Amino acid sequence: MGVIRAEPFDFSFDPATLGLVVIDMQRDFVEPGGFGASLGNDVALLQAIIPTVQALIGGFRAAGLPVIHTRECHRPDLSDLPPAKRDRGAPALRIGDEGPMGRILIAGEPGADIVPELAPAPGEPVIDKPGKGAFYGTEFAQVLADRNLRQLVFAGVTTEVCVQTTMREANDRGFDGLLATDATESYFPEFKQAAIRMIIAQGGIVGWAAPTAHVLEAL
Ligand code: C5J
Repeated sequence: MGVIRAEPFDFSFDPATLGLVVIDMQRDFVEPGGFGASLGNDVALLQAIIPTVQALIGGFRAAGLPVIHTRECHRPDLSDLPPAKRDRGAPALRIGDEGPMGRILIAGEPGADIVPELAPAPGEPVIDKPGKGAFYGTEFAQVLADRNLRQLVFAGVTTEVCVQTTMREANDRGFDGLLATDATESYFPEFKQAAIRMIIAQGGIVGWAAPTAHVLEAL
């Protein structure tokens, strides 16, 4: 057994059931000229966590523990894109439109790729998800079951949207989830802080939170 120094209390784990889930570290969200930037967001905030996410992934790989990646993206024919998601608001670019990195959030397009610094290693699962949560409409639950994973460390973007949604979905399915607080980011720093507080409130109602250094020292 291992223990990660965490809030609201220590996170005890069995290395045999522990995995890392890296959410949506995609060019469209993180790089200038992508979807996130086209919505008026400052992507520099998200770019800044790349080295920390890299260190976290490196720690899991070195310990021989599974790393799973997700990407928020849709089929080229948009058959998995609800009109409500495509038509929301009046953005300059909508999902499926041609953007500077290919069609926005479409599987196989350059913008939907994970940033090169965090490229999945051979054999690491990559879950393409049409929603904010990684369980909806995907094989994620099966991928976790196949690897006997019950305890998950979460990293990636954005904290209060896809990361928190997936942590909540995992929590409801009986997983223990810990958020690596400096390996996740939001376009809105106050939303990140609020999301962390929501996760650990009421005795860890959604899960745990700890900096990457605490996770790495425990692996
Ligand atoms: C968003 C995500 N924010 N990965 N996606 O639309 O959080």
